Amino acid sequence: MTIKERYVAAKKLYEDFGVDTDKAIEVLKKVPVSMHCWQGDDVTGFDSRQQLSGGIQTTGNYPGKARTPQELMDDIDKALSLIPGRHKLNLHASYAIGEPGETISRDKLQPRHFEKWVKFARKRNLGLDFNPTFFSHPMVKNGLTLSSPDENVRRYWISHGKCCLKIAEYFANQTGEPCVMNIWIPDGFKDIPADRFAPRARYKESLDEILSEAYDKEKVLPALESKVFGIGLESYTVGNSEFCISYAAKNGIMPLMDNGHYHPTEQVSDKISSILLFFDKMALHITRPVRWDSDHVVLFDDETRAICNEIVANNALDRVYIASDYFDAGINRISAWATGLRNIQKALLNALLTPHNYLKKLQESGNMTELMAAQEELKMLPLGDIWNYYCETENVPSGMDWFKEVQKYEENTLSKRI
Ligand code: RNT
Ligand code: ZN
Repeated sequence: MTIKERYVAAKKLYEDFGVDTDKAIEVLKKVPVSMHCWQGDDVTGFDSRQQLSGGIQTTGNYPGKARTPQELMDDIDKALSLIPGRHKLNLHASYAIGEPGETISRDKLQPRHFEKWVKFARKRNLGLDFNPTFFSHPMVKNGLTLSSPDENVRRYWISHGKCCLKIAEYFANQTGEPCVMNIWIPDGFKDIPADRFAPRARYKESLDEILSEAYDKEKVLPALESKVFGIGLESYTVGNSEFCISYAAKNGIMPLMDNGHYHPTEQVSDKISSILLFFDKMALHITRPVRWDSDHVVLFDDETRAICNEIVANNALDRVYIASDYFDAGINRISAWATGLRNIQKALLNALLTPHNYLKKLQESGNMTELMAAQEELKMLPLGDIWNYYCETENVPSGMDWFKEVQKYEENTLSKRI
């Protein structure tokens, strides 16, 4: 049977549950997912090329890592050719591109440092998102940035944040799409602090100052990402969940939830509906924590499916900004990108193919017996046949064909990078 024939047969099985597969595909095609640029070079960037700091870690040494802007762009192109759907590209400030020999200072970053990225994005019709980079830099002192007691350090990073707002606005103007600018700082302590209050008070002040910079609120959407702990920062995190949600609520910005940033039995999928009741918009980093914030490649697993299910069931595709955030240096990096982003798309497709109204009615009428029976039957529907057809309509290889492309690219391009 051809992919089309299998699709036609599968479509009927979904129809029995009242689900229109054509409609699901049409919706999915328009949902932007912001692909993180940092999978391609293990979060190294181009400006300072310092060792990764801030309590995050890449492990592994798979050959073929991108070493230059051109290599990273080539790799992103390859990955995007294997991922169906609508994309945005998520950049970090550390991926600034200077003139040959130029030393880029993060407190003086300018839109021109991202001109090449804008050109790249425009040519491919990609929206752009942005992140100031508060780590892997000599101005991180004693593990602190915006919460530092050292005014020079704090000033430096406030200035960085302000520059980044300008760059985010430039991205929005150039691409015609709003730019999510996500703030995450690694600040924290390895051991028990004497004062948990002062660093948080300084972080709050620093954020106020950054956000006092004039920017177009329609075009730039600031988000604040919380965290529970980092490697070497196990005892205290300045920007914990309570801090970030409260700050975002009071200051009209978005909270960003990364599903690696909570205690292992907490689930972001359960938090989404609560946040949606109090915020117009929220943002997500989809990752896969294995025992800690390990940032493994996103799989088509229960939590990824549950997260996407919540977004769709709550009718919030236009209120939740979805981005990927993981970095595996132990496998082919193009494959890591394609696998993770394809899995986010699959989870979205799965959610769009779920008869939410039927299931919700069962819950509301107290019929938990039929609810469980239906939820389990739905798991057996031929999602793969719809997925393959979706890939075909998007001109992206389906089945294991995409992986053959990865192998060819490794042979012809990545393996030559020595
Ligand atoms: C770190 C946060 C943060 C980073 C990126 C590189 O724990 O998840 O989002 O992964 O900014
Ligand atoms: Zn994150």
